[in-house]
Amino acid sequence: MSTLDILLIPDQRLKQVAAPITSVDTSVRKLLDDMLETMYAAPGIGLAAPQVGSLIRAVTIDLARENEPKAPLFLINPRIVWSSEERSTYQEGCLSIPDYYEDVERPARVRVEYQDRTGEEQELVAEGLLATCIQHEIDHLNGILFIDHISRLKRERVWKKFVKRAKFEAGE
Ligand code: GNR
Ligand code: NI
Repeated sequence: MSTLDILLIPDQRLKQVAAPITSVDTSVRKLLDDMLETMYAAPGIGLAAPQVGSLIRAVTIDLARENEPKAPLFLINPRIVWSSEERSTYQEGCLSIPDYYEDVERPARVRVEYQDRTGEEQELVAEGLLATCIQHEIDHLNGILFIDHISRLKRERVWKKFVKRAKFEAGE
């Protein structure tokens, strides 16, 4: 296993729509393992393949706390087939937008169909932070970031800050 570099905004790969995975083969499982290691090292509770530069529909999630046994969840081609009318608000962050946090309102519960790391069709119903995390990760697969759900003023402010930082780091 190896850790991968996490892309930061304004990297345009984070704005692309990721392609469906047609076959859950060894290369996909290797990517999932590397994503999991990268997510644990960051640390984060979720990671989508586009965040490590792979524009395919793969996600890793683990909400277990540090003192709990690891509980990795691998979602291939996840799709939300139902979401509740009820909403809930969490303060979200993103490994691609370090040190920025903002409240986001989303459906409180979702039903998700996906393939697991063996390619088997599965479904789950999520609520609480898991429901929010799954929606945050599926957004990544569609080129959508959590800042796309906040006010334009706040979004443009954080985007510009990262554009400036990227230019500085490029030596401009
Ligand atoms: O580590 C993460 N924490 C988090 C907190 C609230 C809502 C969503 C998340 S996901 C984020 C990791 C990440 O950027 N996943 O794409
Ligand atoms: Ni994110």
